[in-house]
Amino acid sequence: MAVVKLLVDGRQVEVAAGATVLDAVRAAGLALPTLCHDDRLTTVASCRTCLVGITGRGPAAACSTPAEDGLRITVEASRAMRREALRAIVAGLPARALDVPADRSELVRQCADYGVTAPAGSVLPPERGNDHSHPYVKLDRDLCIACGRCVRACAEIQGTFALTLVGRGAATVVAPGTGGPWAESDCVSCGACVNTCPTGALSEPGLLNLLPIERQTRTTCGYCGVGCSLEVATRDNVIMTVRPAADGSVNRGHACVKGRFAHGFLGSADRLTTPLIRRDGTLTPASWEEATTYVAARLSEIRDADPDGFALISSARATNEENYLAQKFARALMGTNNVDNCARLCHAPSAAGLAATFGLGGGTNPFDDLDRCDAILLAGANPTAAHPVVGSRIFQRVMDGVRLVVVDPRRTSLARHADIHLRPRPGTNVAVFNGLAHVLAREGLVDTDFLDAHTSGYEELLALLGDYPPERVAGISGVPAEDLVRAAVMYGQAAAPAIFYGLGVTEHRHGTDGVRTLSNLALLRGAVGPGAGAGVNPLRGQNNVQGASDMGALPDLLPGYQKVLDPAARDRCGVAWQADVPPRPGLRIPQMFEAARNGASKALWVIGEDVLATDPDSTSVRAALTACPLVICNDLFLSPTAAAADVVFPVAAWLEKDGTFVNFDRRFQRVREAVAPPAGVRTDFAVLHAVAARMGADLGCATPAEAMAECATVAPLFGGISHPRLDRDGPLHWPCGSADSPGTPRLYQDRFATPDGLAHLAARPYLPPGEECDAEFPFLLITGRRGEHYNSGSMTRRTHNLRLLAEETVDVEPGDAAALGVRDGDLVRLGSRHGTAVLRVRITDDMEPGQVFAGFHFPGATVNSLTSSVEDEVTGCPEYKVTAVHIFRIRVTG
Ligand SMILES: Nc1nc2c(c(=O)[nH]1)N[C@H]1C(S)=C(S)[C@@H](COP(=O)(O)OP(=O)(O)OC[C@H]3O[C@@H](n4cnc5c(=O)[nH]c(N)nc54)[C@H](O)[C@@H]3O)O[C@H]1N2
Ligand SMILES: Nc1nc2c(c(=O)[nH]1)N[C@H]1C(S)=C(S)[C@@H](COP(=O)(O)OP(=O)(O)OC[C@H]3O[C@@H](n4cnc5c(=O)[nH]c(N)nc54)[C@H](O)[C@@H]3O)O[C@H]1N2
Ligand code: SF4
Ligand code: SF4
Ligand code: FES
Ligand SMILES: [Mo]
Repeated sequence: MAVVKLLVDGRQVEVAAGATVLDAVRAAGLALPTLCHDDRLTTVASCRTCLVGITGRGPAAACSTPAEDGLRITVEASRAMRREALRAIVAGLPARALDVPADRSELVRQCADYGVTAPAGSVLPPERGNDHSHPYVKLDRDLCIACGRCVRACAEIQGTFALTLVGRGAATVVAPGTGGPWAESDCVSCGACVNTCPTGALSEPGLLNLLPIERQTRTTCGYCGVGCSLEVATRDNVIMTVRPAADGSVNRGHACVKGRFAHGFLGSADRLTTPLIRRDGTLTPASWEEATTYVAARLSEIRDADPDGFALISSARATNEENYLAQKFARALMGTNNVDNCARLCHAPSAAGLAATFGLGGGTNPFDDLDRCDAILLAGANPTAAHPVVGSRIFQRVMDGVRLVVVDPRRTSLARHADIHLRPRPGTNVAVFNGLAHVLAREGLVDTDFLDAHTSGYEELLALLGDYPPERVAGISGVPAEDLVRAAVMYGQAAAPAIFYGLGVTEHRHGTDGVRTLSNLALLRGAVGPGAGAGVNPLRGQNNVQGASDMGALPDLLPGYQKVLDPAARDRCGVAWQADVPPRPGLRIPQMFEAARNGASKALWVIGEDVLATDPDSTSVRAALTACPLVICNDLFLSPTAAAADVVFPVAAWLEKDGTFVNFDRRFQRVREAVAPPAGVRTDFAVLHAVAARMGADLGCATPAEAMAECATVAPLFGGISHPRLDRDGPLHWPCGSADSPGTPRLYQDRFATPDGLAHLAARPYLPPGEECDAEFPFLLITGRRGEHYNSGSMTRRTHNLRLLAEETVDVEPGDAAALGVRDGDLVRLGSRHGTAVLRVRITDDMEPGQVFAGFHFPGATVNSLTSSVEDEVTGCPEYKVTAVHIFRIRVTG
């Protein structure tokens, strides 16, 4: 790489070609004020606070001046110019601009450094006022210096374009582009504008934020699987702000409304703070001693009668260490493999499909490979809402000119920016992916050298693909043949294409086939593993759904994906646990409910999953909970599931505990206690230990760090992972087999991890979904996510996010709405073959005719009483994406 050599205050420095004078100054170990500059944003050079001297040229703005060979830069000697620029800025502000806590204002810090104070007797500009309309972002116009960083952050980092600068000259100030109050703008509440604001003109509302920060804790977001690194600022055990860590390895200083702002639930008045035991039909408060003794006695009895009478649903919201301990509790103490987690409901088909194709059940590439891909195939995922930081980064790449193909029946926000948007009828992915593969083969866009060297099954696949010409696929899926061809060519001609996908691929009757036929495309193109592309990457959902599975909270797999059926693996764990690991794989979540309904199951412990709200066909889930003699539930709140339990343990949330999560690209990251849990509340970790102790057993690993250390000894995949190492070196991608392994961001660089080292192409035919429309149920209901709320909504509904989205709606296409005779906001009753729900209509042309969409974040809306018990034939993942419904307008009289 070409370098540029120059002198900074007499010191020789070298920077890369294309660097700025600011970069050179920093390379010399010096700092400059840069009030209108953020390294992540385009440069405007308007504030003049970064002025330096250049010998022979005079003053120059360091942020915008290219570094050139031989330049002689003076930094110290030009301090006066910068002081003058700061003074000019301060002169236009009210004196209180310098009262903002220094940790919240770059201006205050720089003024302190440069000895600039508020001018005495200065004439205050007219009061421009505040905008307090938004729950999370406050604008104090008098502190605005019109640097425009917020406007650029919104556009360039978040991709939302909600802000603009209005007014002229000294009166210029930031404003929402829509003109009205902030709350009514296009703002999606990501907080990027606040993060970059150098003065505190934009800030988090609340009196606490007028005080200096007492403590900062670095942790990992506990909402979605992106795994954003966050800095939590606290005072007196109360959260002041949560801000994205500038050096966060996944998020690079960005976050979304949930991780950034949705923490108010911690202090919610209805937080559970004492265990509950059902007595005479009513849940009543009990001491920890009573509750743990009671549970221990009942579980001991059940175990002695039949270990398989016990089943445990572990939590993808909880830490790795808690999941490790939970599966150890089930296996080593209770003697059953009946343990599962909500991966069953979302990406079990990914684990199964990717493992069958490539060897391991995780995504193939690090997220940063997004930066080196030239085309993206985004299938059945809506990251703008569900993985917002990923959505923003994909958007940035598209703005850079990277090609984007979106496969989604709905016009999602990234679909609006796509080169090609394929809109298959829900449930027809396999036909679409086979159709794309057909075109790749037909157009000579397959990498035959790669296929010969690294794959098996090409001949069988080719034979099957003969049945999937674009015209036939169009008939099955509704995707026009020419669009399918264009999309295949776009993916096929890219040098390094990337596939990202979500639940629109997995939550189907043939979800595993969807994953496998999608993976075929990367293999045909040689765009994964030893090939050049950016692989196949599931956007895994929960903060720790990858980790819960990694830790062995699965009925057929031990920690590190070792098979229960493998005697050597059972021995390895058995020795460490001083117990015999039961040899028979256990029950999956749907089978656990089945066993409860038919009387085989005597106790079900549900840790952090609201099965009544989020599992499909809730009528039959309720029947299971009613039939099961002992239901135990760990939760923060009295969720519908907790309310139906016999014993409830009040537990700590992610901001209140210590451990690790694994994000969607297999990255182990530390989770740290930012605030102590409320009095009376314990961690899931402590609850498991306490019940075990009452049963007369010691689960070992007294602390989360020890649990991770023990896991590393039984699971070769994680042999090199430990808390001290993560604290020292930062995130690590598994596989990481030993303390000197750097981890493996990119899988399969030499060969695939299957026994024969080859990736296995899958010749899977299109088969119809489990639910079909008919005259009685003419609409197809898709369910999925809204950006403002998270899953059952138990947390986000207890925050100001409720002001951003107050209730669930059913999204209906305008023509359908007209045919139904409904207007925006009308109430309708949806009925399926399984249940009913009442929702308000939201009319949007993002839907195709005949299809409607609803979220499931408001349990009161009972959307999951509509969904069926049809499941993926390989993994048991529910078919949440396809439910036949009818819709009737509810006539409100009076
Ligand atoms: N704000 C927010 N973020 C979340 C969550 C949340 O509840 N709220 N939940 C987290 C969890 S647990 C998960 S698993 C992830 C999920 O993240 P995503 O997978 O992005 O979530 P969904 O919205 O359920 O579904 C994605 C898309 O699949 C499309 N789709 C439906 N059927 C089909 C089909 O047959 N074919 C194709 N190609 N597409 C189809 C839907 O229209 C939808 O746009 O999000 C995580 N992040
Ligand atoms: N119709 C429809 N239904 C769906 C889906 C869909 O797309 N459509 N998606 C499915 C998917 S992908 C998923 S992952 C599931 C998610 O469904 P759930 O896992 O049930 O949803 P969450 O709201 O994430 O969390 C469940 C409970 O855990 C509690 N909790 C949070 N943190 C902790 C903790 O640290 N410890 C304990 N013990 N409890 C905690 C919360 O208060 C909440 O009550 O929903 C599924 N349901
Ligand atoms: S919070 Fe995010 S979306 Fe809203 S104005 Fe600021 S940068 Fe834009
Ligand atoms: S993108 Fe996901 S991990 Fe990042 S802040 Fe939002 S919810 Fe948290
Ligand atoms: S930071 Fe260089 S001109 Fe503002
Ligand atoms: Mo999920």
